[in-house]
Parts: sequence; C-alpha cells; structure tokens
Amino acid sequence: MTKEAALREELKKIDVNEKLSACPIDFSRSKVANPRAGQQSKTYVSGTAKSNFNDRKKFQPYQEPQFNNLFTDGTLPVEANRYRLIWSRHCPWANRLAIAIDLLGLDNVISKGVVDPLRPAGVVGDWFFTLDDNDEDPVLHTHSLSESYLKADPNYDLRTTVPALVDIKTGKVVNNNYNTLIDEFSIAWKKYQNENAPDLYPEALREDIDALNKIIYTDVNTAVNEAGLARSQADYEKYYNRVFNRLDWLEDRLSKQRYLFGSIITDTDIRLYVTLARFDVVFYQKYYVNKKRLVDYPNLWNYTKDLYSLPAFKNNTDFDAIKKRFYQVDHTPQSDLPRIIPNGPDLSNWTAPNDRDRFEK
Ligand SMILES: N[C@@H](CCC(=O)N[C@@H](CS)C(=O)NCC(=O)O)C(=O)O
Repeated sequence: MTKEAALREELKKIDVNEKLSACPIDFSRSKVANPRAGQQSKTYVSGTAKSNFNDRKKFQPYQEPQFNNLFTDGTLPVEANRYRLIWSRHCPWANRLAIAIDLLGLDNVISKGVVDPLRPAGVVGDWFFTLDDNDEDPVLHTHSLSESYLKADPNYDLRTTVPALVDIKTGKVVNNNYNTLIDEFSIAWKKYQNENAPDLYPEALREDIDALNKIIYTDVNTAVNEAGLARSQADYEKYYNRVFNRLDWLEDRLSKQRYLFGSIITDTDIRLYVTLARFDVVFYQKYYVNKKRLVDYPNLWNYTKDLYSLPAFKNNTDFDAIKKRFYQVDHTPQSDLPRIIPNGPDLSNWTAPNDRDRFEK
C-alpha cells in the first residue's frame, strides 16, 4: 500500500526507460567524453591472460545485466565468505553496493575486489586488476573481470561491467545487476547483518521506494550521463533541465526531513548519494550540468555531508578515482595524449559540520 500518492503522481509525469544505463565514456564518439574517440583499441596481455573487446565486438550503449541469480528465491546460497563484489571506485552503479555492504555490516562476510578505474592504454570493454600486486586479484587470481564472466558463460561476448558479484567457489559471475543487489543483501542476508543495521528496504515503504528510485534513476542518475553524452543541443538541454528540475524538487523534499523517507536511511538515499558525490567533481564541469553546484543547494549539500560522515559512505567515496576515470580515462601516457585532471573543486568542506540533526526528535 503506497503511503505517498504524490510520488505515484510524480512518477506518472516522467518517461522511465528501464534499460540500465552504462557509463559509455570509452565508446563515445565525442572527444569531450572520450579523448581516444576514433582511435583503434588494443589487446591487453599479462602473462597468459589476454583481453580484447574487439574479439567480442558487441558494443551497445545500453546493456542489460546478463547475470541475475538471486538469493531471495533460493537460487544462490546465502553463505559467509563465498562471494566477492568486484567494483570500481569511480563507478556510481558499483559504488551503491560497496556502500550497502558496509552499511549493513556485511563486509565481514562478503569481500570486495577493486578494479583499476583506468584501463591499460587503448584497451576497452573490460576491467583489470592493475592496482593489485602482479596485476592479479588476490582472491580470484584473475587479471581481468572478463575471466569471471567467461567462466559463467563461455560464449559471453558483451563488455564486462561492474558491479559484478562473483562466487569465489566457482569463480563465476553470479549477478551483475546493481539494481537488484542492494535489496538482495537487505532482505536475504539479514542473519549476517549488524544488529543495528538499517533496514534499507522496509516492507511498508517498498512501493514508495520503488517509485522514488525510478524518478531518481531517470532524472538524476542517468540524466547526468545523457546530458554529457548528448549528440545535439536540444537533447543536452532536455537532460540539463531534467536534472535541475529534479534537484530543485529533491531540495524541497529534503527541507522537510533528514533522509528521503524521513528519519531512516534507505536504498534510495544510497542511489541519490552516488550521483551527488560525483556532481561537483565531474558532472558539473565534464558533463555540462552547470546551472548550480551541489554546494549551492543548502539541503542537498548538508544531506550529502551527513551521509558522508558515516564510514560506509566516506570509505567508499574516492574522489581521485572518480576524477581520474572521467578525465584521464586510461593509462595512455600524458605525453602521447594530454588529458588534464582539474585540481578542484576544494573538497575539504566535505567533512565540515552539517545541519541535519535539526530533524532529530
Ligand atoms: N548495466 C550495468 C551498469 C553498470 C555499469 O554500466 N558500469 C560501468 C562502469 S560505471 C561499466 O562497467 N561499464 C563497462 C565499460 O565501460 O566498458 C549493470 O547492470 O551492472
């Protein structure tokens, strides 16, 4: 039973494209988004590992998740130390799950492996463990994420995406759908959660949460990408307006309550946070959504600082990785292809006090 009829009405006004939107920077034909646009991509070789997306060649700007096994329907056993979340610190979609795992206290039973936000020079369509010793994930003993995708499906011929949940026992990707995984961890992993872990998807709010998630997905999470990668002025302006109209609306909602659903943190707060955390650092400048910065919205900004004051948010927010990925894109030496990474904005204010406890009873 929905409690907020207004959310339902708001949802009716927008056109939700359920296709999950990727960050298609490497593949963009626009030099603004992809400094290597128009150049040939290369093969990654490390020891016996080899990865060449060109052998797979199936680029689609929108790619639905291919692995959707669930815990809630009993397909995947809920077992401590059996799964590893592979994520990249730059990626807003993957960032959600890293935050949720820590917030729920599941970090003791679900491990995390991090891929390099910068791919090897000229290589596209895969993610690599080049931040680790010997360029190898210490648990999965793989060099690239495609090794786990190919174990799960030897005929896999799409690009690999993060987040990807890998079964350590088999080495296979079991789920790469960021959209369902937070709720899976919330519902099916209760016995391993911290005693005082928040309920990110409370039953009484599910309809409202689903509605607001769709609104935020369409008008915030994906609209910033669509603005930045638009191929026409009219398209860009459509998404630009969409983003700022919705931020105004959210600013108003957050002027009345501490979190998006009152006094508790939910899945929806994580979904909004990951875009807000990247807003001033990359989207404002790089994707031209520059009517206002996050810091110009008193409620949204204080709300973001409030979430950032929690270790689960702070420890999984890596501004350097975000900037590198969006501005530098890959490991091509700067001498071959100059890509300046802006110094600003000044981020020291992220740990400044916030005014959100004004909502506490
Ligand atoms: N469709 C993906 C969305 C996640 C996503 O697009 N992740 C990006 C990184 S932010 C990715 O891995 N893109 C693949 C690439 O850039 O080659 C999913 O459901 O998991």
